[in-house]
Amino acid sequence: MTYEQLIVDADGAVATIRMDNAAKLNALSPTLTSELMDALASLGRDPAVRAIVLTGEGRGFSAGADLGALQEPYMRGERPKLSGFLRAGYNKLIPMITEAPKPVIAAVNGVVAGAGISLALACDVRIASEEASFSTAFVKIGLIPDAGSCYFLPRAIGMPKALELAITGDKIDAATALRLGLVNRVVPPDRLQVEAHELAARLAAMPTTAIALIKKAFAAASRLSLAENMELEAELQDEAGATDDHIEGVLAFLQKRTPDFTGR
Ligand code: LHQ
Repeated sequence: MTYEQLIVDADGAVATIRMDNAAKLNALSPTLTSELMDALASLGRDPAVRAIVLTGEGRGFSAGADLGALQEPYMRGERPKLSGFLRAGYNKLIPMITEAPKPVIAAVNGVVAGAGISLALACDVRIASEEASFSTAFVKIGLIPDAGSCYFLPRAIGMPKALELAITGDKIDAATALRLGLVNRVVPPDRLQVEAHELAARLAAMPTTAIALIKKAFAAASRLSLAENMELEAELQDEAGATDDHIEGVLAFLQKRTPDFTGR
């Protein structure tokens, strides 16, 4: 896959997507957004890929929407209608991560702002460099969190802290992000890609369909009652139980050997 603002490479069952709009801290230009959608669609479909790492080139993970193109129209006095922009872009991109039928790990290499936070929060696990920093930023340009941040942020760190960060736009460092639960792990900068890849490789060797179904069940859980939840678990467990990996996992346990999962 060749792109203008993305570098995609595969190492066995692990694919790495690097956002490459580094001069703008990987701000989400229309090109980067649509290339991310294209890459996620094709990696999502590819059965050989069983885990994805999302990271950024340079000192940014992503600084959110690319504001560059707004100068001219705003100087002319134009008032935008942003819903169309969101519906065509982030509202399609973000579910491609949350609904990807395989784990997606954010290797947060540096600055994160605006919709960049949404992008990181959409991923299943976040490993951050000690050099990473996080700012919701939206309010500083008179906007509300978008690309799913109003959904993700309170769920990740609780309503009071989420609201504080959203209405102040304050920047927090990686240690604070870890304490709040915004990221899963913080590592030295030179360990970031290694640790993200190691986790991805470990997950890629696990029962991929079960991981996809766990993502689905957890995503649905917050809008269901306990009874509905357990009914959904029962339905999804039928799917999990029908996989080769379920049979392999049980037999390997009983035969006291290491399972060889295929993702099927
Ligand atoms: C950028 C950006 C950027 C372009 C850094 N765009 N160039 C938005 C709009 C419309 C519709 C609906 O949705 C949205 C969603 C959103 O995401 S809103 C939030 C958009 N993001 C921001 O407001 C963050 C803007 N950036 C910043 O506040 C700072 O750059 C942060 C705090 C992220 C990093 O600060 P520094 O580490 O001091 O870096 P810097 O400011 O020097 O940036 C480096 C370069 O990147 C610089 O370019 P230059 O040519 O001067 O070197 C920036 O202009 C450029 N850049 N973010 N979002």
